[in-house]
Amino acid sequence: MLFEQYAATAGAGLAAECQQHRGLHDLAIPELGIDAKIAPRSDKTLDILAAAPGEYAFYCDVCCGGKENPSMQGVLKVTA
Ligand SMILES: [Cu+2]
Repeated sequence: MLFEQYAATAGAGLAAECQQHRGLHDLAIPELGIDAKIAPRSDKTLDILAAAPGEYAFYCDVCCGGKENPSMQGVLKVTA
C-alpha cells in the first residue's frame, strides 16, 4: 500500500480508497478517530469527515515499520 498526500475541504466528506494487494495494513488517522485494518488482497473505501481545517498525519500502524516507513505514511491537508 502506498500512502500519498491528500487534500480535502473542511466539513466535506472524503472517500479514501484503500487498494491492498499484499499483507495486512491499516489506515490510522488518530486525530480523526480512524484506525481501519485492511485485509490482504482486499479493497476498502473509508468515509472520512474532517470537520476542521488542519493537517492530519496518517500512517499504517500494523507492519512495515509502521509510521517510520516512508511509504506507509502521509498527510491529509484540510482547508477551510
Ligand atoms: Cu503497512
